[in-house]
Amino acid sequence: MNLKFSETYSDLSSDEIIAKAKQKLSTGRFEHCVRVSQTARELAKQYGVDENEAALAGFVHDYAKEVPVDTYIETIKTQKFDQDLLNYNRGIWHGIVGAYYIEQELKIKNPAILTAVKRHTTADTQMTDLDKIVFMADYIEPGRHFPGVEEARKQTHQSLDQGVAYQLQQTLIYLIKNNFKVYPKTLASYNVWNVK
Ligand code: DGI
Ligand code: FE
Ligand code: FE
Repeated sequence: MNLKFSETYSDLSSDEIIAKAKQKLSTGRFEHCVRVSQTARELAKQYGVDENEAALAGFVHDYAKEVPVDTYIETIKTQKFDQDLLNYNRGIWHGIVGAYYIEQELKIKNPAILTAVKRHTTADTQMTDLDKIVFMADYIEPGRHFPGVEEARKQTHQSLDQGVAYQLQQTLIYLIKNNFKVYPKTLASYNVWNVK
């Protein structure tokens, strides 16, 4: 596996961060993170974004995916998060609150990376190219096999904004079809990125 971060923005080394993530995640989730890292690096190359930042953000984006629910609730209640988050679940928490664990446990201090993690599930009304790259790499990494993924790959390689718009549209359709709650930021993002 060719996984190495030339700069970690942390007191921990690249190997230490990788080892911690491996310990924290199931094998399948860890491998997804590796693929997102590689896909984010490729998109960064295409779009002129710092490749190491993109690869590291992609690697850690789901670091908190398996944090226990009780731990999340405790963190949301004690660390000044918007209490409305308590009305959602790990699907929403693992990015927004997940960045907190990345800062605490992996000691990554780069705000651009932490923000990209926070935005990776719901997107946001304003996104940097790094945010967009992590958001899209998560969706189109080679282990994804849902209907529409080829279209998402095509659009993302044509334009990052087109990719973001496409993913938000597909996510909203999926959420509504399945009677899932829409987190307000997901809807606000859809309204910004799909203007017609
Ligand atoms: O963590 P991953 O599975 O790799 O990917 P992700 O962080 O993009 O999460 C994808 C899931 O999040 C997908 O099933 C849709 C869901 N999601 C995105 N926006 C919302 C949402 N779920 C709810 N309930 N509400 C949202 O607004
Ligand atoms: Fe995620
Ligand atoms: Fe993911």
